[in-house]
Amino acid sequence: MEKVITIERHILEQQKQHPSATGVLTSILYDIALAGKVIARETTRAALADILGLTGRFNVQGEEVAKLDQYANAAIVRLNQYTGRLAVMASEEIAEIIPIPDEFPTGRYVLVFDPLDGSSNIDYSVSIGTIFSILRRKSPDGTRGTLEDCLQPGREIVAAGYILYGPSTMMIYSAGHGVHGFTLDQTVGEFLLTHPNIRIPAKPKYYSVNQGYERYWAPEIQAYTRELQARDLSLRYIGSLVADFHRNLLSGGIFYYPADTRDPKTPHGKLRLLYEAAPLAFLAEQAGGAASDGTQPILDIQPTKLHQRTPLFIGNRELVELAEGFIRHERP
Ligand code: AHM
Ligand code: MG
Repeated sequence: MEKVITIERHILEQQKQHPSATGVLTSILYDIALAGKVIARETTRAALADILGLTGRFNVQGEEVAKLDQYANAAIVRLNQYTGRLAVMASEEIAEIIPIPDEFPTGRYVLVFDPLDGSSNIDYSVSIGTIFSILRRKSPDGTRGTLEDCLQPGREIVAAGYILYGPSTMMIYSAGHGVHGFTLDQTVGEFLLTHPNIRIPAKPKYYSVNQGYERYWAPEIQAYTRELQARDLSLRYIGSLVADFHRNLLSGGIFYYPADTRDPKTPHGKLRLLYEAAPLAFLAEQAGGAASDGTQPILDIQPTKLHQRTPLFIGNRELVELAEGFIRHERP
């Protein structure tokens, strides 16, 4: 029989490659896996919970029914704020940084996350996900973490990953030694290693973009899209970044969300640098791929605001570089 490796065992084995590691990062990753299991359970029950909550949006315990994205946010905060491992957190759902409450000790790491990405798909039973990255604090140990702790370029990421809530629940992570994928076995409640050492296949299969907005794109992005079609790539777009990224990670391809002229929110694209682009860029590079804003690697961008948006081109390195070439007006 094949060896069965739980995520806990895997993270511990990875830690052994670093004799100086204290195990704190290992514990944070495990806490995130636990939050993922809690969110997965709630995602599965969401429609039912809503029926129960229809009369005045209260559930059977008399508690107000939280929207799923707020629930996911609260679950991650609750499971991570008391452990003494984190200095501060930041979430796509919350306008400001999330301090560790005064009654709890602080730690050396920073957790930045999008609790439930793909929220427009929640009501339709379409795959959604949690994205996270872990960084080292910049502020002195023993103090409350600061905004500057959260505003670090992706190159400083120590570990990142996502949990995908689809037909199966999967957790994909990298702590800087390749990308590894785990599938939740509901019967035993454990994430088991199913996808060790993921590498983006050299031959891409898909391109993923919301082509409904094509008329709002710059001409070079339109031309790039024609080039991808000329290469016979197949179009797949779910509208949940985690799910689109995950498919292209396993099958090869490119996801892009360019800047557009549609509304005042999107001159810099729609996706958030800290919560979405940077963690997935870390995974893409670890899997042999690349991620760019069209002019520079996503991981090199120094964030200036928590909720900063960025154009994103992510997937096979060759296709990311091709997009950069089109943006520089160099056609192949
Ligand atoms: P969200 O964080 O509010 O869910 O928005 C991010 C999502 C991504 O998952 C997805 O790639 C993108 O928005 C889809 O946007 P659009 O509907 O404009 O194509
Ligand atoms: Mg999101």
